[in-house]
Amino acid sequence: MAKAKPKTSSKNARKPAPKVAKKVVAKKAVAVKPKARAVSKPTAAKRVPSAPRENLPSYEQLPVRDGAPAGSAWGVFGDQDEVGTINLLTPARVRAAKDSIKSGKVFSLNLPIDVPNPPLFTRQAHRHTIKNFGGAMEFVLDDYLDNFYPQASSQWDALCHVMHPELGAYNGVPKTEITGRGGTRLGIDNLARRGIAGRGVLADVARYYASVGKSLDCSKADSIPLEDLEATLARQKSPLRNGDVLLIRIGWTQFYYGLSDSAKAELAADTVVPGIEGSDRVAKWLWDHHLAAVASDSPALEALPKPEGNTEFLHFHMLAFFGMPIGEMWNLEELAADCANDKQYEFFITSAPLNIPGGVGSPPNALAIK
Ligand code: UVW
Repeated sequence: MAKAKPKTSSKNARKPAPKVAKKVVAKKAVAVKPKARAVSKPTAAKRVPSAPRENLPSYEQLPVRDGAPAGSAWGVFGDQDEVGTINLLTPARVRAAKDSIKSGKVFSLNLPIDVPNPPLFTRQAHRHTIKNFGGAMEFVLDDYLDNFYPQASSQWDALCHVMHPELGAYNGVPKTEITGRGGTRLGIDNLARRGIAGRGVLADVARYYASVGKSLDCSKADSIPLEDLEATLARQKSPLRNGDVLLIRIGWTQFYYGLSDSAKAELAADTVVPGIEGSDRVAKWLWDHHLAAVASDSPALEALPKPEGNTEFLHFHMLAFFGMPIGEMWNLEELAADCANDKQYEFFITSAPLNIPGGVGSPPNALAIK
């Protein structure tokens, strides 16, 4: 990993990152729909101290590469890197994460691939065909999927999923080299080959809200303030460590399963989803905790669409600037119930995305082992 370079030592002017591009973002990348609403005033909570920082630059010290956008981690993990913060899952951290296994219970975090149905964000439902070999092979079955959208259900966003319209893709990979845009780089296959394993921590915001009498309207683009995420971790006594995979449960899966078929169809036609606050300060928080990845049961991690005039898109920060994979629509229900029961919110987590050459996303195939 590259060492942090003091902010003042760079001779090159730092590109004025997200701010410059905000108008573009508002027009092109983010449809302006109903306003996101903060659910309520943030809860004051004692912050959980994090483990001491390692030799990684702080958010304020980014970038480390001359000419890279401000707040970008381009070059931190090497100029040719294509897995971003997954690099933080070092062998030492994987070994240490085994100490999070206490009961031996295993929780699978994929939803069925036909949930949600119909899919959101203009994605489509797959068709599943079972094929009997027939004749003397009548006892053998195969099957195949048509029209399979790897991001229609539980998913990882590959680093190529979202680039910044003006400042580019993760690590400054030129547009012509990005998968589907002329090249093959930054695809999900990079994460598939690398594999994901380490310490996971669940922040069960939905349960925290229930315990303090707050609620989140999952039918709206309600936004969970950073302070409430911190309050959840504090209440659980769940300090984060560098290299953690953070799972954030907001209660969307439960909400979705409770919808009528017509309400599901309406949501698919006009997708409005709650999530964590999508802001520059949340981006700074994620980077400064040096998380390896963040996943949620929400369809977009952050609340979408953004309120008019708000162009702080977390996807730019995480995918394009940090190289931090985003997980969405993960099934955290059974895991969360078990964590609430034994008050253990840490676990060993593994994820083996599909090895789709140049793929833009994949079911996570994640397991939490407690
Ligand atoms: C969009 O941002 C539309 O997609 P996703 O939430 O799957 O990343």
